[in-house]
Amino acid sequence: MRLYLINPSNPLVSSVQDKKSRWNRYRVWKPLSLMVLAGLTPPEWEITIVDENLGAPDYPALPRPDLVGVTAFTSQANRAYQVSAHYRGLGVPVVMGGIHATMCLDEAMEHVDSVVTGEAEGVWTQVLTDARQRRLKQRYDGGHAETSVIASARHDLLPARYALGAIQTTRGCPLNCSFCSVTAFNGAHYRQRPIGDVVREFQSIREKRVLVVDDNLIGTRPEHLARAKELFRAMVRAKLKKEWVAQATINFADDEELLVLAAQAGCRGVFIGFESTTPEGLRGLGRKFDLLKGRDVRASVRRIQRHGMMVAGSFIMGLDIDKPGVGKRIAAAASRYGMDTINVGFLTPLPGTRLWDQMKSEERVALDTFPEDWEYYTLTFPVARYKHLSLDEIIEEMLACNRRFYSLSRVLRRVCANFWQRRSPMVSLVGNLSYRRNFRLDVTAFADFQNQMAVRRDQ
Ligand code: B12
Ligand code: SF4
Repeated sequence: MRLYLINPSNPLVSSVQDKKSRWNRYRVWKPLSLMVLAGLTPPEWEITIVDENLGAPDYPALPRPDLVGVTAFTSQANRAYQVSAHYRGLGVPVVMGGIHATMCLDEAMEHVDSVVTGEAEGVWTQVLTDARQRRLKQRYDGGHAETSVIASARHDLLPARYALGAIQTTRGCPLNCSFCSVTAFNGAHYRQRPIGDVVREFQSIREKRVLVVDDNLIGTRPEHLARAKELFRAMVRAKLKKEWVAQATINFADDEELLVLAAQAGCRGVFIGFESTTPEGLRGLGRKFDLLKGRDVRASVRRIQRHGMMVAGSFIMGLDIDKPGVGKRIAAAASRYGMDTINVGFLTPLPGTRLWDQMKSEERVALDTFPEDWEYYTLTFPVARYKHLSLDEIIEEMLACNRRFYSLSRVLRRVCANFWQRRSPMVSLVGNLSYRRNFRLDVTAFADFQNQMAVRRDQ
């Protein structure tokens, strides 16, 4: 039995365009969901993972599979449906899973034969059995999996063309920020995989550098932090010799022992969501506000950096308090905080979030010809109506922000600082140049987008 597991690409995601910017070679990440599914698949299935981010194959030239599984974030949904249409046209059944199919079940059911909502661990083998017996159900619900049944991902199935391996050690997030789908999808209960499983899986990863995809590697409560320390100690004992980056909340900076252990275990950088530079901006977003209020952000960032780790800050533009000037304000604050890189996204109502419900009810979802418009839900296009900023204004703010933060002189200053502080200057250089190049690609992408929006207005 032949199984294709497909990760559809979206050409509007600038970080996968490695032909337009060679720095993006370091940013094409592995589709871990499909590697985990492969790990759950019994040996009688011959599995091929197709990652369109490495280039879409000539599907008609590939051998005919018996079953196709397709994953999709919202921004990939439209392409997922195109791939599905191709295989369904050949009479091959298509199963779709992942965050978009879960949040937009009815839509997905129109385009595929079967939808798996939630996490797949509890239902995937049943789906395969049903597919073999040609009695696939329209819907399976995996809910939230026990972390002890999360299979080791099949790290061997993809070509060695990726700069980074990928692994997940926890699921779920208690913070439930209004714009984020994680709590809606993975639940508020913070679930941690057994440490032995994680260490063994780490050992099976070929790449020296790894992305730990957890939404929050360390968690928020004392027992979460204790588990994170236990994990780091086990990684040190296992002499993994990996360098890794992860996502965390700013409370990472508050525990000296945690920082020491993380650095010893190979942590070289953390992505931290700061979201807004003002308390008013943060207040509307959810419980993350409690972690950031009254904090000396610069001191927290420095504490992390002193242990040789880089800090990548993530911000949102287009909050209801954001007015003209917000772009320069974010860039200036991030420089003042001493961040190594920043990633600024437009406030985007992703389906299944509280923000979606709110913006929908206020008729502020501007791009809503679905499924086609999902392609713009990459956080790099302004898809909503913003309170104080028109479409052209918010794009100008985004350009002003990146122009300022990623100016050549500032990039060089940051890379030199990393050099003197012995904090991976090469990683800093690659990260900064990749963002800088992508921001330049965004200028063209925004111009195309504005033209398209003008055509729509005239129709
Ligand atoms: C790592 C990551 C990335 C990486 C790598 C992505 C990749 N190719 O793997 C990078 C940095 C590139 C990335 C980029 C983006 N990301 Co991202 N990312 C994540 C993150 C943190 C982890 C994903 C992961 O590997 N999870 C581990 C696997 C095992 O879990 P899983 O994917 O959920 O898969 C399970 C189930 O969903 C299910 N399943 C999944 N697929 C399938 C398929 C079938 C057939 C079946 C049966 C089951 C099934 O089974 C799996 C096992 O249980 C998630 C948050 C999260 N917790 O998932 C956000 C997340 C997926 N990203 C998000 C977003 C918005 C983006 C971006 C659009 C914007 C951005 N700037 O980040 C881009 C767009 C990328 C694109 N190509 O379109 C949102 C998506 C929301 C949505 N509705 O689309 C999430 C949920 C975060 C959030 N804050 O809301 N991302
Ligand atoms: S802390 Fe991060 S993962 Fe958790 S809900 Fe907020 S944005 Fe999502």
